[in-house]
Amino acid sequence: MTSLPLAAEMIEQANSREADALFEDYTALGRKLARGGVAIDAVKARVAGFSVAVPSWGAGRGGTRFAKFPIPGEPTNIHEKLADCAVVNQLCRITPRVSPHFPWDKVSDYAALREEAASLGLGFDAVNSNSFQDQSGQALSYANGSLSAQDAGTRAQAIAHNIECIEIGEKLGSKDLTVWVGDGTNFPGQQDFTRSLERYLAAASEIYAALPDDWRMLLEHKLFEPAFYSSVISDWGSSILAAQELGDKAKCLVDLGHHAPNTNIEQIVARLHRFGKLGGFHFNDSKYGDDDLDSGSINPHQLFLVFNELAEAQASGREFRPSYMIDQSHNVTDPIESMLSSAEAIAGCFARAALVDREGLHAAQEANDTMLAFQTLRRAYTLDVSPILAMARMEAGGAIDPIATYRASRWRARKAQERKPVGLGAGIV
Ligand SMILES: [Mn+2]
Repeated sequence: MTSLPLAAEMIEQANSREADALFEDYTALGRKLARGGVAIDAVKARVAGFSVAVPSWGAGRGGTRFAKFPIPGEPTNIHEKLADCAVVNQLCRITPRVSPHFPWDKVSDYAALREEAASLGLGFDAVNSNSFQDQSGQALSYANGSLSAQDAGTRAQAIAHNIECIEIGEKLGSKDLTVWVGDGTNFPGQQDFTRSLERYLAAASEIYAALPDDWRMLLEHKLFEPAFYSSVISDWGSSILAAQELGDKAKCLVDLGHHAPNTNIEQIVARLHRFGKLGGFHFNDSKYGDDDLDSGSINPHQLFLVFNELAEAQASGREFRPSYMIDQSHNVTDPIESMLSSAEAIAGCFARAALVDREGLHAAQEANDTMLAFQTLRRAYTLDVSPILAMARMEAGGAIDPIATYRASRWRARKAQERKPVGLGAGIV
């Protein structure tokens, strides 16, 4: 039995005020696209089939290394986080899965949690393990690393945690385990680069051996932080080499913020796909480092170019099964509004990439017509696809204007009356 958090009539009422303008805009865009031989309904159907997961931790306020500023009505446990994620999906209709994190989202009955999510119209996406911080009561510390730690007992503890995440994930209906470790060094000479990588590979292979047949292990690389001199899986090179050594079920996960500034991430997408190792994406945006800002808020063109490569990858005929997730830290906004805004930005880039005249682009590339090739991308990038997104949303029962409808629902104010306040503190998530 499904019981969604917002009243369907409230969304319908909000939509009724916007519907005439949307039909006008959709019709006008449809005419424009038809002149280029594109059927707008076909693009809308592709958008309707697109989805991106939201992380359970993204439902709460994030923080920086210095402080966290909670808001009233923030979720404080997985049940409240699921309710907020259900609000997001009910309004935007393209975030039907939640990516859980352990031990943060631990409960005693995972079958019941799966049912609870299903009743909210949600399923579960990749399971995220955590060996980058210590938990109270934990036997051994990760202060000197986890999967690459010198101490065999610490490595065994981190391996056992990852295997437990797989077991939980099986109960939740997940098919992927995402592994990011903070392992690395702050000083030259602190650890031997090769020996620490060998320890990581040996430990990761034990986790890999525990994967069910239809599961994947997604290796998430990150250049720096928390380690500031070297990281064990620092870049896509280290990631693909590790994934190749582990086996077919090991893939690489690209987090848009985990690269050096100005890295050509879209080219990394093409490379990983060519070698069958593109496993997934964490969407966010960045100005300086791993800022975890909202998707498309700083560099929307890069997001479009990434989706253009994903569209090329999908059209290539090679296996293409990337796992998409929003991975952001919402420090100064209502997390629900940020996730709604980001889902729109991500789906917008997916739609624009679908509108690239791919045959024309390939022909221009083969003819060395540089300007025509660039203009082919530019024409798609500059299109306002918002009527397509809004129409797909409305037809799926979502809101034409998700953020305005969310505000009208007074969800957060109502939750502020019911939920216990979040404590102060610092913390990057
Ligand atoms: Mn990430």
